[in-house]
Amino acid sequence: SALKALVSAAPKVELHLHIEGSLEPELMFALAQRNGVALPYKRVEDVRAAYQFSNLQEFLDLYYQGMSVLQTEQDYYDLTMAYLQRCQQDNVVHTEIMFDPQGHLERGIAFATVFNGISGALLDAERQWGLSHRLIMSFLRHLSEESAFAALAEAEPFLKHIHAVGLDSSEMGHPPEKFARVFARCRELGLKITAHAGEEGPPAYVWQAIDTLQVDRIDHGNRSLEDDALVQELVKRKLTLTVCPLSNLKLCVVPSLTQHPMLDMLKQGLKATVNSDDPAYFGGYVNDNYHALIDHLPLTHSHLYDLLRNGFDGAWMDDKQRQQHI
Ligand code: ES4
Ligand code: ZN
Repeated sequence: SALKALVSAAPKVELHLHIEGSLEPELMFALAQRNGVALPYKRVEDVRAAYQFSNLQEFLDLYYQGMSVLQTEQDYYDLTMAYLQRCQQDNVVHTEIMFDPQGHLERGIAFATVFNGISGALLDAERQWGLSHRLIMSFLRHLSEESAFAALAEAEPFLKHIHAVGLDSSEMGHPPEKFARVFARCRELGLKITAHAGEEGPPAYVWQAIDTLQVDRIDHGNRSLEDDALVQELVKRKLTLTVCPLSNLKLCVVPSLTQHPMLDMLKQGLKATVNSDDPAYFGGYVNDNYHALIDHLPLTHSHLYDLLRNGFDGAWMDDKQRQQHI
């Protein structure tokens, strides 16, 4: 359609992307072979066939298994460069990527190995294509506060290059307040704050992300719509929601894309954006996510313009990066 062509060609930002979730099965196999890691699959097609989830946890189990093939700095470089090539194809001009240091530290991989590989690719993409970036270090909420503080200590030599911290993994039973002290320390360090909230968890978790963690953005936020006072607060604060349509479908956060809340969010004045989350697991990159919405919701040219602009407004770009993209 004309709208799809318009959105594909438009300059875009991505604000919600787990770099480990961009590991395509082909690269997973290549890295497993390179590093002598055994995978419980015979062929690439078997991996794709396993990607059927009925909730967040079923996905996370495969996501943590998948990242076990990542071991050397070159692996992290190759992973990140493959994602950045997809950005280039999709006309994504600025990306804010999350990584999960604890998922690597736990396996004995040094913070520097992870950071140098990811950063190397980000800097090469900036030089080659003018693609700008921010790096977000995310804490795994199923682990302890102590583990989060330990990851923050490992990050210390690199904090000049880390713009923000996030909170991800299993939401239910791990409310934001579990990490109140970690995020207070991160705020003292001058880091921006985001947190996954209201993906599977209740509106109370979104309130905690706002009031206790003092977030600058919310990742997902779908279930905020169940609480009118919360919607009003998000609108009043102009807090960006980084929404991920294909992720929501694959993790059964929505029963079908025709029932996706994106249009409702825009109508209520929420600053919603379109993002890919874990594109290798959920079946699409940024343009695929826009196209899926266009196919299933009565979005107008004006709604799409708002989504694209909300992305630029919610991005943590500096003046130099913004000028690069006007
Ligand atoms: C995630 Cl979709 C999603 N939700 C929570 N944590 C995550 N980590 C990677 N993808
Ligand atoms: Zn996510």
